[in-house]
Amino acid sequence: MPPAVQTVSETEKAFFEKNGYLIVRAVFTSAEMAECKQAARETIEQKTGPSGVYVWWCDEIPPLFERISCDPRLVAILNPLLGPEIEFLSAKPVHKSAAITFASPWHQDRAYWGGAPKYSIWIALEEATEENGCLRVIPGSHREFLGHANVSDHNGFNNRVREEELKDAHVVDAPMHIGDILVFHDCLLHSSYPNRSGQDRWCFIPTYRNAAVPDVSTTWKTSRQLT
Ligand SMILES: O=C(O)CCC(=O)C(=O)O
Repeated sequence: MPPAVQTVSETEKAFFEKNGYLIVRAVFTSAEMAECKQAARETIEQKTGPSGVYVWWCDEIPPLFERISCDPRLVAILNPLLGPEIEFLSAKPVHKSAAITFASPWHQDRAYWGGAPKYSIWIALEEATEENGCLRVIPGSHREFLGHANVSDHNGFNNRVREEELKDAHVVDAPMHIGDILVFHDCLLHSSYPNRSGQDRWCFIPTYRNAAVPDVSTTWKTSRQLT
């Protein structure tokens, strides 16, 4: 039996608005996540190199990942946080292999796509720990978009905020259990720990926007209205 649809309380909504992210526990089962991880592994092996990231637009995403991205359990969490009109845009599996022994650089996803706010959900396909490279976030950073340097040194994402700008920042680690999710605003500063576990770490990240908010971003040619 899949877990029941969870709703977001007023307190959780206020937390999201203040901090730019919200963790919701046990949204998916281990069996669902294992199926997704196996399919993600097959995709990454075929389609991408060491970056470990492959993006599907909403009109080409394979059925299993479409089901997860549009799952009523996610929609029930997104609606109170984003608004009544939710559009699904794209999604990506992220493979942080055992060879990725460097931290993901600090960044805001908006650096990639601009425009109106987008919201992504980091879905733990397995346990994410400090040792295997769990996410790290800076609460409240979603209120300001910072300049990003473009660096291509093959140590993670190219768009980065300079470390000096963040030296006084309050960083929160986000260890997650399999099936937990972390919803985050596209200006939330985030990074992830190096993978020191000797084993791979997998997650899946769909992205959405509030369809009622005009968006000048040209990144997406298609979108799918969910509610
Ligand atoms: O999963 C990770 O290690 C980082 C993912 C990330 O930062 C992103 O996709 O923007």
